[in-house]
Amino acid sequence: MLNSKLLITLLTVFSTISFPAEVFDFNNAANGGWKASPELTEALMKRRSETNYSEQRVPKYTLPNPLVLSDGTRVTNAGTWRTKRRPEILELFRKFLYGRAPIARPKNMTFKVFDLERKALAGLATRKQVTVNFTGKKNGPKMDILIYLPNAVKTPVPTFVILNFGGNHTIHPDPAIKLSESWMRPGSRGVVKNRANEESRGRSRARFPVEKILKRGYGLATIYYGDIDPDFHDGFKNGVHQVFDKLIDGERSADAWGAIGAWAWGLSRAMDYFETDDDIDNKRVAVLGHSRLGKTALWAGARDERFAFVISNNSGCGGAALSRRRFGETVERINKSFPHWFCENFKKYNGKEDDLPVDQHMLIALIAPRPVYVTSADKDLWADPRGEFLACKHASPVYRLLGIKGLGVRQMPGLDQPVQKGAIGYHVRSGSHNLTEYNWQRFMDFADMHFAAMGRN
Ligand code: GTR
Repeated sequence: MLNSKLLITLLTVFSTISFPAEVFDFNNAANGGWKASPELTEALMKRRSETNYSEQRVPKYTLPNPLVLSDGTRVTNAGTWRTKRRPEILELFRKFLYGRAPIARPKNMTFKVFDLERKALAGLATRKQVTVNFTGKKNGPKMDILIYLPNAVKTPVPTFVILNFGGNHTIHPDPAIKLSESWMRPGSRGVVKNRANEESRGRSRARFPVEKILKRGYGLATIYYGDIDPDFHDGFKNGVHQVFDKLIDGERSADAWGAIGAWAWGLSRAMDYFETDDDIDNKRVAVLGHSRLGKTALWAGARDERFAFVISNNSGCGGAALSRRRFGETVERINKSFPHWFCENFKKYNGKEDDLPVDQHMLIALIAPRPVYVTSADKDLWADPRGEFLACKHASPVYRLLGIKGLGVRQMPGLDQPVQKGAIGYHVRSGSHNLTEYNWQRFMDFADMHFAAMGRN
């Protein structure tokens, strides 16, 4: 019989993964993979001395094992993952990071297609604009979905859905796009207005190569994130919070949803609409986001399995990057700069990353066995490219358990060398924090591969 001391030791060994070799061997030139530019590292360390940009200063850390239940039992088959461990991890992310959405699909929600043009963009596309009224009440919160579908595709169209930062009218100069609502944000230099006007049409077009997406046979759906919840800290008085939050003795609970939770919930409501639209292949909807909206896309894809493919573009801290590395943006920094993004509980882990019961590789694991693609950018050290890669790598055992290849490589690839071997795709692109056409083309390559293998219905 095992004595209890030995049992505890065994449980500790199995319930965590320790990676002494995890700390990258900086001097091993034979490694071949991407390394941050030493000049950039030095310049950033000077500019932001409180932030760590050096691989040598990454502390030794131990990751929680996605394949061990909280009671210490190892997860050795797909059934246990599905019925026990996956729900457990999902709950941990709800409770400690993104918060709990107070409502699933609202009963009185309505969809209204207010624009349908079958010959949009010189006949290339069908354009639809749909208002989702979350409560069905006249003055309740609403979001507009702008959709372009390629006319060349005669069957329901596999579609990318992405939240945008500036308003639907900023993604393309098409004059028929309804101007998104403006909102006021108290900024450091007075009040900053997110302006919706004629001049801002097409302003973010470089991030949305609409025609190229359509020509590759994909649809594009986009929603202004401010429609769901304006991105500033107002004590959760506006957006969907004002309507759906449940207060206990006038207080929000420590695991009440933050803005990321609300944006992700909004994406699920867009999915509710797609399910009603015969022109969209709702079994092949990819959810995608950049930066804070990349964090959002991961959480949306983790909690809602109707998304067939999940893409995180430069999402960093609280997204694809491992928090325990404390490289670039940290838990404390993000909670201080953006107190409204996560739930209150997350703040308890400021500077205490090792106490978190999860790390971000487990968020990626929640997407298994569906395809997921994570990108980093060479100059975006704030988002910790290596931490994003490692999260993909350490999510891979869950894919393997489900009989699917995860990432398929052990070492970080070189610059602009996409890894597309299994269900987890990854690349580090040259350039800075941005969503570029290069990114879109790789996402579509990956979608071509994986969507082809998925049967329609
Ligand atoms: C930064 C923030 C990041 C990232 C980014 C963005 O200021 O520190 O976590 O999300 O904003 O969303 O643009």
